[in-house]
Amino acid sequence: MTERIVVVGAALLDGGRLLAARRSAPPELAGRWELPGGKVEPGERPEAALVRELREELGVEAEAVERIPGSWPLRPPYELHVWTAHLRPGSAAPAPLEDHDELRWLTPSDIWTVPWLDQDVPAVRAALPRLGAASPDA
Ligand code: DCM
Repeated sequence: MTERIVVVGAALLDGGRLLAARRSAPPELAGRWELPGGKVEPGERPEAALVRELREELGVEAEAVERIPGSWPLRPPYELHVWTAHLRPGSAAPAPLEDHDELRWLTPSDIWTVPWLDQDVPAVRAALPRLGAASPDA
């Protein structure tokens, strides 16, 4: 049986910028940047998983807005689905509480200045138009 497990990633948007998070663990991923998120639990809606993961990892109250079409393979059996998301009014600012050691809000012009995880690159490329910019480097 090949059961796929969805990992939800957030294209967290604010003022035309995208939040990138640098992983601190596990060792093989540390130092690379990702769209924050994590595994959807059994019976959990992906939007709810995204809100939960962003609360756990970044200490924010966020809202999933819409799914970016596409599905990107991770280490089996995981696959990455990405949703745009916003911070709710009154949310704390994101902080690297677990899994990450640095956060950065990227404008379209500096989106490729961080070493994204290879598997996140196509997802970031797909998210880029949601920042409201052309993507000459994508
Ligand atoms: N993952 C990834 N890209 C993301 C989010 C997660 O490649 N944007 C991977 C890292 C882990 C797995 O998905 O192997 C589960 O993530 P986590 O450990 O954050 O639950």
